[in-house]
Amino acid sequence: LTRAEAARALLGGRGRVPVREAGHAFAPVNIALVKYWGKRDDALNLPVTDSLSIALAGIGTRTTVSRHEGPDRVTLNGEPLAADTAFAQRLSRYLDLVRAHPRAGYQVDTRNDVPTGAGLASSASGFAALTRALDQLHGWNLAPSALSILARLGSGSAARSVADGFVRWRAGTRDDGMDSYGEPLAARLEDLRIGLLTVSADEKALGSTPAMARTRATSPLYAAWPGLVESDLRQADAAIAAGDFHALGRVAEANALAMHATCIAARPAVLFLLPASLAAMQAVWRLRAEGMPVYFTIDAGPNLKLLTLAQNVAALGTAIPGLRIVAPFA
Ligand code: 2P0
Repeated sequence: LTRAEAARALLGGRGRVPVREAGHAFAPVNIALVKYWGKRDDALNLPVTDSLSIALAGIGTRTTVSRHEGPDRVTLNGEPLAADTAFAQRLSRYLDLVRAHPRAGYQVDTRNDVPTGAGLASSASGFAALTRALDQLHGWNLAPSALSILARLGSGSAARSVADGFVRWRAGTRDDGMDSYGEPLAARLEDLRIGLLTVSADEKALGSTPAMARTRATSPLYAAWPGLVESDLRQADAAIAAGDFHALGRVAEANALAMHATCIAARPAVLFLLPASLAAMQAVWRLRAEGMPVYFTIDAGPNLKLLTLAQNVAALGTAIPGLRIVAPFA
């Protein structure tokens, strides 16, 4: 299936004409605790494995979309973007999946709470917010699973940003991907806090899509990755069900390190970590050795996301200045 065919199958007979002036939507950033790394279908962003994330309540992307005749117009954080920027082109290719005819243009105004392209998952919240806004604009009333599938066609991890709390994105087995979508878990961990530690806000040199493809194609360690994810997901599920913060932190940290190890072994190497990332990782290990409940995870960039407990936030903020603390279940 092509992306256009998948979108058509999903939308069925739904109209491509607006039923209101504009659609507005918010979608949260999600942080993977057991990572998505590698696709079984590049066009449809179908993953090799399931993955598990936590949404950051209230932190993400706010998007407004409306229709006009002519080329798409995109603003990012209030600034108009030239049509030839990579960001605007990626949005326009996604809008191609839903537009009524080639001259049916969209105005998309999108605001991110986190730096774009710095490994803080802004493509996930971005495509999830845009998908929800398009659903509203056209009055589609898509089911949660269909919203997740449509968002996935924009960016894989967006499949998880359509729900709050813990979300499991099922890889599915179908070639058309209709069984590959994010589903929220009922369990909550109210005391969980996420500390965002920005080591560098620069755009990353290599995007996730090519980095994943290269890792899957060339890393001699990749063969072990799917089995590892399966066992890490079992451990993470058990930890969440038991409300066991430490067990969840341990498996999330180990899974992130295994993902980065697999990337570093790619040929040529895929290395997202900076010296400051390593220093921060070692600082976390020192604090944990002193008895502080803190773990880290790192995505396709140099920044750390720390996992801790509410009662520890003040002490952690003193030990590691510059943290932005988020209550994911707030
Ligand atoms: C994740 N990441 O599970 C993993 C871990 C980064 C590290 O999903 O090609 O932007 O659009 O499907 O979703 C980032 O990759 O890639 C990502 P595409 P995406 O969160």
